Parts: sequence; structure tokens; C-alpha cells
Amino acid sequence: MEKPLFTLDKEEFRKEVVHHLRTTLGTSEIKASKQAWWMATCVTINHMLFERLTSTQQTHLKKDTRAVHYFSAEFLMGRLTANNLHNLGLYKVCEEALKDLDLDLADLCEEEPDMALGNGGLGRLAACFIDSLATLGYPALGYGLHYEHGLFRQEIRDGRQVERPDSWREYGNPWEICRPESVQDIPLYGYVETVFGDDCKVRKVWRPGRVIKGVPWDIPIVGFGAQTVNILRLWESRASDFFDWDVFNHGGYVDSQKEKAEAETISKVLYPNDETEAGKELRLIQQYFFCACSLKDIMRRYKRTHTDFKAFAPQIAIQLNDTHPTVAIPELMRELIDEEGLEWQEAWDICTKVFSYTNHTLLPEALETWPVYLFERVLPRHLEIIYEINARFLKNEVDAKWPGNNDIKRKLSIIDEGNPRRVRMANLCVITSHKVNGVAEIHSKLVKEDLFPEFNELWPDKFCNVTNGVTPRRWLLSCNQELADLFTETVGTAWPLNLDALRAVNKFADDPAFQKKFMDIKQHNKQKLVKVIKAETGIDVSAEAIFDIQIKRLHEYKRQQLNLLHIMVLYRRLLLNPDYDMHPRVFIFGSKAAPGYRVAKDIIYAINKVGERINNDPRIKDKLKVVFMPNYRVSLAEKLIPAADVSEQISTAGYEASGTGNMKLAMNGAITIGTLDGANIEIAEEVGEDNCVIFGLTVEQVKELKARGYNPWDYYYANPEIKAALDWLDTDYFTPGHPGELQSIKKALLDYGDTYLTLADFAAYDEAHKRVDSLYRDKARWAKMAIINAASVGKFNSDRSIEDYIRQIWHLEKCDIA
Ligand code: OAK
Repeated sequence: MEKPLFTLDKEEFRKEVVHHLRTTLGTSEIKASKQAWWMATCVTINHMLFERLTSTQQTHLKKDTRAVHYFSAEFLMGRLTANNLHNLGLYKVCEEALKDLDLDLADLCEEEPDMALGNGGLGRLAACFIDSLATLGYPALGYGLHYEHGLFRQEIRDGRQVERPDSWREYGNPWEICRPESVQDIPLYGYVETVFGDDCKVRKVWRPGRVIKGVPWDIPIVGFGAQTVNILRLWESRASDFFDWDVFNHGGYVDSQKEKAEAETISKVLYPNDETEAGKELRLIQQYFFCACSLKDIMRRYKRTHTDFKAFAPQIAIQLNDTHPTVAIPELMRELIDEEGLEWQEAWDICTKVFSYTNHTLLPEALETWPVYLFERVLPRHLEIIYEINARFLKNEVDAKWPGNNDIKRKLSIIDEGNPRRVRMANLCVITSHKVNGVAEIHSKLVKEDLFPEFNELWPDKFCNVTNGVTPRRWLLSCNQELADLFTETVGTAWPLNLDALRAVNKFADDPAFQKKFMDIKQHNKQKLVKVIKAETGIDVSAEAIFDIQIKRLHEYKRQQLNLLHIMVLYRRLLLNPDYDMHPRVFIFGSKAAPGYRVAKDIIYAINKVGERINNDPRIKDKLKVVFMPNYRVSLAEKLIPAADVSEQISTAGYEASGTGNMKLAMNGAITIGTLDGANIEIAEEVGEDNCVIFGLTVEQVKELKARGYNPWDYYYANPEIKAALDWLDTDYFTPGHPGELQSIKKALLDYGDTYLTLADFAAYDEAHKRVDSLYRDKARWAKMAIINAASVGKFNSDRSIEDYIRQIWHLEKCDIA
């Protein structure tokens, strides 16, 4: 590793913190709250961060570097204090400095609210990617929305999810800098005028009905080693001064307030739907707002060093994180043609070189479409541009390849001619982008073969794969410091940058002394989690039990209900036979459900109610415990993952695009129990099939079974344990006095056809768990497997993903910062 940039010692660090406590926070050592100490620590960190931020930005400007612009409606950053300290190489210095002040750094870090500006996988991936881009020294900007309220805080009341607002900035956020000098005005609504210029050329002029102000907030993203500090730029909406004052001056104070409130609504809340389309006008406006702000910002920066658009495509890469930022395409066309005077073809050539698109799901309910009437009202000029893109595409590409084939035309058209007519955002993305990627091998294959087969025929070179990854700085170095230290002691300091270096640990996998060290750390992490569980839920669990963890958004395809059904079957076995032979197990869940997703919320309720009964049943002698951890979020994941023995990755094959929790858990030595889906397949390849427990139907078998006609009742009648567990849900056994409260789960699995083949996979899942149980009893065998997992997942470093994007899609150069 290069020598650290910042050579502050603990004395200097301590002095700085105290100095900022007094001068910036306006308090003193005697009366400062923990929050004030935390803030003072952040200000100290920022001093160093800002210095590198400035040198990075100046170097990029001076060298006029090509950069990637990562457009994403979500960036799920979590907390930044520990991460920034690790990346600056100052974690231990800071820890020591605070110790001298009688303060515990880990404890202070708990003061930081999570920056939860995302729902789940796609948003957290964006956060890992910007960490990797900075770490690898690539010029990059993240562009997104500055939501006032991130993903809701989940409370559990009598077993049910209750959503409370998340106010992550209530007491200020030390990491963000407002940049009023880069404010943008964003038009909305109105109409389009056709104007004849003096040159007899027809021009389109958009006369907007409203203008909203976009205020940028910059969050410095420091790479590991702190050479590069890139920027995450998030846009906040405000009422434009012009409109506000106009109404105000005409005596309309109340109206002006209304307009202000309406404008501020745009960036007020993150839509809490994961992989379902929201379909609301405000959501379309959110998407347009951040894309338009970001494109104007890109233009402004570009124009600092260029006078025409010849260098635009060579300089600018824009990655669309799923279809949420698709409206950036017609917006860039509009800017180039209407505002900058380029011809259609020139503008189109630029767009097709600049944009690329990542698909993150095959679920039909996530594929965004917008009613044409809505588009026409909110973005009239953009709709015209989309029509023109579509007309040219259908004529020049589709008709040329499949002359007269109206079925294919109907399928590939950007406009769905149903009632109402709708704009298909994914089609617009595929038609414009020079590359379209999926996020794991199998997913990318299904994107080509099942989702976009005709597009793939038309442009086979357009489609590619970039398997996801996660940053080992947050997901190992920072969240599991004891394991990180063991690895550093064993293989040296290079692994946080080159995770493949951990392969060298494999030769100790059989070494009893190393196994002991490794498993002692796991045990210690479990003991720490035992305390968190007690504090958060009141439930007592033993760290001697197997910690079996399923943490992810609640969705039927992710099959938390399969896990629950199996827990109920185990419970029943224990009741029927108190000597039933199993190692004690704690099943731990962490999951939020979209507020409008009924069955998902019912599954949360069922987990809690079944858990309540099991946890308080003395007959089973603590062999089984069920814990639902409320308010699952990044900072909670950082406590759960290091303590996991078993990682539940049990989606129906073909439905989980990749998964990234699976990578984090394996990286921390958990054994995967998983289907052959998403990145599980590649994890199994890397760690070896002997070191994970794979079960269930494959993608092909799922398709075959569905084609044959799947009938869940067959499994219900054929398997008495399934039948008994499902029938239990009709009674009031888990909800005393309220029979039938858990019935909706049984209904989904039987009456509504069990869309995700839960019952079909049950027997295999049960067998897989029996295998987990017997493997765990062989302590040496288990330790070996856990070590091999942690040491063999170098592929899933997000640095590798980024290098894949660079090579296949972005073609960037690294930039050394002076
Ligand atoms: C969210 C909203 C719309 C479309 C997709 C998502 C999403 O989060 N998808 C998830 O993306 C992750 C990152 O690529 C994948 O690991 C998950 O499998 C996928 O479900």
C-alpha cells in the first residue's frame, strides 16, 4: 500500500477535535453531548477530506479528463464516519485520540443517522460503485436526489410494520456542502411552440408552465487511500425565485407559500417501492428533475473547456442505473437540439455514444411505463422527441430487419398502444444506449434471451454482463475489524484493494490454530449481536446457536415465507418429539416491506407472531428462536453480517438479478444456503459447491414446471408437514383469540397459485437445512468452510465490477491526483 497521505498523530487529532468542539460547535468538553463530539470529529475529518476534494477537482479540470456520470434515483450510503476514517487511513488514530478524551469512537459513530436515500439493492450498489470509482482513481460523479426523508423508519407494533418518517438531516449533516453557485432552473408543464426562424428553419420552443430551482448538495466520496475524492451531487428542489416573488408581489402571500410547498415536495420523500413501479406524477417529476439538473450541470462543466460539442461524447459517459433516469435521454436531445442548435442526427449520435443502461430486475411489475397523457402534460417537448426517436427506430431498424412485421414493431415500439397508451422506458433505454448490462451472468443471459430477445437479434454486441460487487472496505474492513486484522496479520495489508489476495488464507483453512482464531472472532461478533438483539427486541438468544440470517427487502420472490414455513415445520417436529435432534438455531430476519404491499406486510406479521409463540414455548428448550430485527438498514447490516453463520439466499431461480447481501455474508464467513439464482451461482463457483449448500429448482426447471402447469395443492396433499404447517395458519395458535389472521400467507401459497414455487422447493430446502445442521456439528469442517468462503470471494469486490464497466462500457483512464 502507498504510504498514508495524512500523518496526523493522535495528539494532533485530539487537539483538532477539541478545537472544533469549541470553535465550530460552540460548546466545551465539560458539557458537550455525544452528538457534539461526533460532529466535532466529523469536522476534523472534513478538514482533510476537503483538501483532497479540491485537489481532485482541480486536477480533473486541468487534465480535462473523461468522466463517468452515474445517474441514480437512489444512493443508499449508510453512515460515513467510520468509512471516511478508514479510507483516510485514520481510523485507529482517531480511536486513540478519542480514547484519551474518554470517548469511544464506535459509540460516537452510533450518533450518525443512516443516509438511507435508497430502497435496497440498486441503491446500495450505487454507493459501493462510487466508493470503488474513487478508490481506483477514476474521474466520476454520482448524480441523484437529495431526499429530505429517506426510506421510512420501520417500527414493529404488535408484530406489524408501521412506517415512520426518516429525518436523517434533522440536526444537520456534516458531510454535505451546499453549492448555491451551481443552482439550476428546471422547467415543467406548459406547451410547445413551433417557431419559424429568420433562417426559415423550424424550431421548437418549450414554453414551460412552471420553473423549479435545483439546489446541489455535494457529498465528498473519498477513495481508500484518499488519493481521489470524487463527488456525489444530490439535487434539492426549491421554489424558483422568479415565480415565488411574482406571486408574492401581487399580494398572493398564501399562494406563494403554496407554490413553495409544491416545489419542495419534489425532493421531499423517497418512494418506498422496491422493484415495483410507482406510476405517480410526482415520481416522474422527481426523475426528470434530477436528470435535468444533472445534465445542465454536465453542460456547464463541459463548457468551461469547450466551445462546441465535438468532444462531448469522448468526454462524457452517463450510466443509467435502471430505467429511473431514462428521461435524461430526451432531455439531452432537447438541450442539444433546442438549446444548442444541433441537428437531430448530430444530437442522436452523441446520445447513443454517451448513454448506457443497467437492468436490475426482470420482474414485470418493475418495468417502468408512463401514461402518454401524463408525459404530454408534464414534459410535452420530451414526448415529441420520444415519438421522433421511435418513428426513426421503427422505420430504419425494425422495418429494415423485419419488413412488414407488425407484431415485432408492436413489441419493440417505445409506445405501448394499449389503453391508455404508455411510454416504455426500458425500450427507450435499449434503443439509445450503446451498452446494456445485466448484473450477474445468469441475469444478463436472461436479459438477452427472455426480456429483450429481438433487441439482442438486432444488436448482439450491445448486451453484456457486469457481475455486481460490494466494497470490502465497508463490508469487511470497517464492519468486521477483528477479522480484518486477522487477515492483515496473515496476508499483509494489500487485501482491501486486492481482495483476491485473501486466497492466500485458504492454505490455513485446515490449520486448527487458524480455525480457532477465525471462529473466536465469529463467536465474539455473535456475542455482540446477542446484546443488540436483546436491546432491540427483548429476545434472549444464545451465541452457541447457529445464527441463520435472512436480510433483504421483503418480496415474495425472495421467499421469506419459505424460511418461515420451514421454521414452523421444525417447531412442529420439536413439539412432536422433544428429543428431535438439531443443533440450536436462531433464525434472524431483517426486512422492510413496501407500505402498499399487503402480502409482504402479512409475512412480517406472521414471522413476528410465529416467533413470539416459539420464543416463549418452554417445551422446545431454546432449540429454536426467531428474531425479527426492526428497521433493517445499512448500519444494522454492518452488525448482523459479521455475526452470521448461515446466509439465506433462497429466491426462486430466475428472479433475483444478482443479490449483493449474499456476497457480503460470504465475505464475512457465512455459509450460503441458496438456490442457483443470480450471483449465488458465481459465489458457488468461487467458493466451491462443497463450501455452500445449494438446493432447489434451477432456472430451466422453474420454466419447465411453470410450462407444465404448477399446482401447489399437489405438494400440500403429498407432504403432511407442509399441510400441517399451512393448516396451522388457519387457527389461532400463533394469534390467540384471532384465528385466521395469518391466512393470507396460506392463500398466496395455495389459492393464488404460489407464483414463486415455494412449495415446490420446500422438500429440497428442508434437506439443505439438515445438511447445514450436520455440517455445523463438525466444528473443524464448518470452520474450514467459513474460512474458504471469506477467502474466496475476491471476485465480488466492487472494484472488479468497476474495472469491468471501464473495460466494456466507459473506457476511462485513471487520473493521478497531485
Ligand atoms: C429496484 C427498483 C427497480 C428495479 C430494480 C431494483 C433493485 O434494487 N434491484 C436489485 O438490484 C440489485 C443490484 O443490482 C441486485 O443485486 C438485486 O438482485 C436486484 O433485485
